[in-house]
Amino acid sequence: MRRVCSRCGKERSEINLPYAKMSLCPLCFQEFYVNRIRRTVREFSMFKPDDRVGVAVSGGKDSVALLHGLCKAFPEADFVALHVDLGIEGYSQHCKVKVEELARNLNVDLFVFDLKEELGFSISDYARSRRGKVCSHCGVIKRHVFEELAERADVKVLATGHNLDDYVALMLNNFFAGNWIQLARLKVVLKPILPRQTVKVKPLIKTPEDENLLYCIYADIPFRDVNCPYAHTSRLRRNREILDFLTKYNPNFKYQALKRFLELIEILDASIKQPELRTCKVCGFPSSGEICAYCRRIEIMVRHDPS
Ligand code: Q46
Ligand code: ZN
Repeated sequence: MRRVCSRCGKERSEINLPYAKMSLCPLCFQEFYVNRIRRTVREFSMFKPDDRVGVAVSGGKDSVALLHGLCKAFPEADFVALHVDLGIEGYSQHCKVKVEELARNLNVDLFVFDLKEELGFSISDYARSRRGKVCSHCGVIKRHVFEELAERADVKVLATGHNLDDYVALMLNNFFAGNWIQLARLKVVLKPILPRQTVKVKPLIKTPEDENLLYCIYADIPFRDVNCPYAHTSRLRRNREILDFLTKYNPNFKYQALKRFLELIEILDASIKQPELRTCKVCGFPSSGEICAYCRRIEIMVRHDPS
């Protein structure tokens, strides 16, 4: 039997959303997707309509869907795309091409930080010189570089594409490990503690990951279709599988978990004292020690290759 869209009642439905008890046609799904971003931004007061907002865009489906969805949800707002070219062989060039194409299509300014050009080494160079997992170092470098890009682009708010699945899995990770300080830092709107930090916002926390992919396909958004060669299976991935399993029995499970975790974070935030930050004596950005984790990594690379 032909199923009809539960929203418009006319078109054939293609997307089943069990948690919302809806089945939508492609057009209604895109409206539903954009409306949810608009509602989430307003619910958590992520930014004001006249703010200039930076969007961290890696080229992956989540971040490109975020930039596109934000532009549709707030057509009057001033969004800029921020991208870090990590110099990962067989990967970064492809990502950059997709981000450039999207920025052109949406007519938004794009600021790119090229690691190799600006720092003299890429993540591939870093991987060759160090043993162990690359991702934690890459994460530290990206977090810092996005703050620098935000300064260059003159934005005080930085939006990232964390989706519902990743976010709840991350909360669960920190919960089981008893990492209360990290859990408390998973606020949907993370205010700056020191100057030179942006407000971090996550407009996709209520959006399941597979809907980002669907939105990219239906809205014809360019996104990367190769994987980073350093990506590996993590505990986060395993927790995601547990959450997916539970969601089969209760379609609302991830939303319920998100709601409770956000309540817990409020309590933790009020009772936990975050470690004091000072200014890194090399780069001047906030740091827990004399020299920040980013500058320590840069130093290792410079020592490794003094040329
Ligand atoms: S880019 Fe960097 Fe990711 Fe590649 S090295 Fe790991 S963290 S997997 S999102
Ligand atoms: Zn530093």
